[in-house]
Amino acid sequence: MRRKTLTQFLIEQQRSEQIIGPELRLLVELVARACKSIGHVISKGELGDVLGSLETENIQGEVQKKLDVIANEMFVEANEWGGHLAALASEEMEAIHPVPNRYPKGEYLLLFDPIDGSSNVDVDLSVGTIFSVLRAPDDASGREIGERDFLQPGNQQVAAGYAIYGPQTLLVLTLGQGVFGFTLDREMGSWIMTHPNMRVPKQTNEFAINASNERHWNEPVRRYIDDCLRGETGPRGIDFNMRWTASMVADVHRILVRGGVFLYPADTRHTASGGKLRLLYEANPMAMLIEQAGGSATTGTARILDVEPTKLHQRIGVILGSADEVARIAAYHSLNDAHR
Ligand code: P6P
Repeated sequence: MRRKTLTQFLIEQQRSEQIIGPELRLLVELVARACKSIGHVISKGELGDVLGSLETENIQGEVQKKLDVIANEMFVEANEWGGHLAALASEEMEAIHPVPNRYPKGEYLLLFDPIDGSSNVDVDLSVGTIFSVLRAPDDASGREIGERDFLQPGNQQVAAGYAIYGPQTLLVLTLGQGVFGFTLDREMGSWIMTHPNMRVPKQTNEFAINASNERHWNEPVRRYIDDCLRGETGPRGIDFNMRWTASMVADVHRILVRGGVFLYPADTRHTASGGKLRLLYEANPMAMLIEQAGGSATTGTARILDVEPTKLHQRIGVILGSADEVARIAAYHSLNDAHR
């Protein structure tokens, strides 16, 4: 049977109406087109003079890669004109970006991390683009959009997804009724559905954590990882495997494809910041995807999608993936609290 394209999938979702209207369909089509362009630029590497760092830092205080800035500009230009957005927000822009007055404005807010894991680009490892879609508050029409309009919990997202630029280029998307993956057919320039209804296995023996941070972890995380490392002779009774790609998109994609648990917990370095990963345009979209695929996503103890944001570039601890494993890690936290 001929595989569906992204456009066919979106038209069917629109026909069924309970999923999306024409504006959200246009939004996803434009995001997908921007990701295709970004993937093309990345694939040029040194030939496209897009590698290396700039002398600038982003709002996060991180040195910006050339590609961070290039991809951010591409994403804004590709999306701001369509008439479906009120404003955009990005990891690479300190303030929100209201849609310029030369374009019509719409009801959606688009948040994105243009190149997640950008340090991987210089060494030809997978990176990605993460995006999250909110509705502008009802009272926002007719007034200037502000940062506070973006401060909505992740359970208000109407869509979320990522593109992963690796050996293949894929777009993974949820509109609130399951998770669907599309592989880019580079010859035709079409996104072809290759992963209908992605599901995260409830159990796993594979964890993803940056083990070099071990000395900073809180006690429950340290005990959980220790028990995994003790393998079949330890309390878990099974051997575990570890992966760490330094690109959240690549780790989450692996978990959506074959299960696993990803941990970037808030540790002793994050007392003030709350964590390393960003809530609005990394944790929330990934948490929506994982939950829509039957997995779980917490801060270690609290559901990420219920966290009430207070700042646009707020950071948070993230533990997500196979539901039984995420629940077990929460139990390590509860046990720890009980012994305090
Ligand atoms: P570390 C990339 O910079 C990122 O935001 C995520 O994509 C990734 O999971 C994490 O940070 C990697 O962090 O400390 O291992 O380099």
